[in-house]
Amino acid sequence: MTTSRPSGRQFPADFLWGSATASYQIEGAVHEDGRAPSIWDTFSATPGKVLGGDTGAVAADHYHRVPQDIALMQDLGLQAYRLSVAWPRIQPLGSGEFNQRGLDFYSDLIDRLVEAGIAPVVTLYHWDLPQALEDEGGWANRETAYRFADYARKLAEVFGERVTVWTTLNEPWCAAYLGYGSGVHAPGRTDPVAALAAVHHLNLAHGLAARAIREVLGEAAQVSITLNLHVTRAASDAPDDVAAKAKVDTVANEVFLQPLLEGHYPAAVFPQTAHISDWSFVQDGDLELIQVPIDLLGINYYSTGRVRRLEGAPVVGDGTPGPDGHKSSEVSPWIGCDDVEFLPQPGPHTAMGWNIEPGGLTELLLEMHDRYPTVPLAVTENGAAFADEVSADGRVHDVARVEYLHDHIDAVGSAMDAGADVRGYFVWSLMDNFEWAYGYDRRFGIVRVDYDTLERTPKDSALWYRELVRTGTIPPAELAPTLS
Ligand code: IFM
Repeated sequence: MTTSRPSGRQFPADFLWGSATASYQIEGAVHEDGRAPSIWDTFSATPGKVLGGDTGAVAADHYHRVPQDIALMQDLGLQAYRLSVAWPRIQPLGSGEFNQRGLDFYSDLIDRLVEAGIAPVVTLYHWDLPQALEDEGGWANRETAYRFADYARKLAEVFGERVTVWTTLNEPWCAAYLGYGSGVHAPGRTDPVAALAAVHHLNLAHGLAARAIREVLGEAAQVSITLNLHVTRAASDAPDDVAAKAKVDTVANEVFLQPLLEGHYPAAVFPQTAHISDWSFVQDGDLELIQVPIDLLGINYYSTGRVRRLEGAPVVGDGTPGPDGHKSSEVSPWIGCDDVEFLPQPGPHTAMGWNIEPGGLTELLLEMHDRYPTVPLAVTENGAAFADEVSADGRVHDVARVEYLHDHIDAVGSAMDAGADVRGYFVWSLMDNFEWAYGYDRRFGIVRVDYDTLERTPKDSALWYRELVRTGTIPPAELAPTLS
């Protein structure tokens, strides 16, 4: 077969191929078996917050379809499944009593995965904070970090060694800056002081939880965190533009990487945000708690950004996708970056308006490897939303998604060729789901979900991915529609 793309790259036999989802995005059953509301239940029920008024009340109904969904994963040959646990199912009020029915749900899910030969990669927090904790201040309140450690300890005690990898947090950048800064995510607050406090308390929560998991399970427990590190480029070599990029790097990446892996905050963040906060929420001893050796750094990658020094007043809220690619807001999530202008990136773009640039993933993996050579990496999310259509033959010929995955997986291979220690790759997402502020309007799945019947149909991308997992070799994108 002739192909315009460089296929045929082989991956090591022990490279882990998986896919990822998150609790609120797929489970539904929000009122069942003792689950209490999360901040996303409250937020999505608030008019105007989520496109089309969509909520996660039913989502993909995964809560009632676990056996079927695991059979689907098996059919696709997945070796690992990255799921997240809904804290309000486990501990409805975020403190105090645990809910046995919630623990049983995930225990059963994990058992079934193990039985199916699929490694459970478990994220403890993918944004569905118990509403009761938000009522006490949420991530802006230091206490939430301690409550998170209690919850993590309980999960370690109950799930034990059945979990292959423990991931404390998913994308704390989004939780802090979109949740408390721009307010486009739950809990929808627009308070820059709270957003910076949330950054620190999420870091602290990671450190406390990682320690709790290791106390329960010992050093054999594989502990990780997943970050959505931003690949941002300066529009020119002009010192002002280079400084603009540095500002973005500081608040987007360095405020997580440096405390987590080096034991200190980036010096630049204090002057950059001095007009907002004095960072007095950082207490003596916190940085020692935050810096825990991790066994894996998860990286979520979708696109790149470009910035320059802003001339004149900031322009926001024009209805186009926000600078970070998330829903536009009147309020910028870019705290401490008032004099930075985010430029539109050239296409092609996905349905999120995010530019497609696989080379950014190679760069990012190599940079992380250069900086932290002893920390193994995994791409814990990568994928694309496109306007899928069901063809007359009943299939979804999602050529653009196949090409996206092909090129990004090839980019992972390039990074590995250049020395990056990458252990696995997880497609976002296994199935179409609740895409946060965009509701069900954006489809990221390699499996289509019909939201009327909840029927699952593997798209061409799923069949192509199955072939990749089966052979350990990147198949030509053109093969996808011929697979069954
Ligand atoms: O759907 C999200 C996921 O929950 C976190 N990472 C990015 C995905 C696409 O926006």
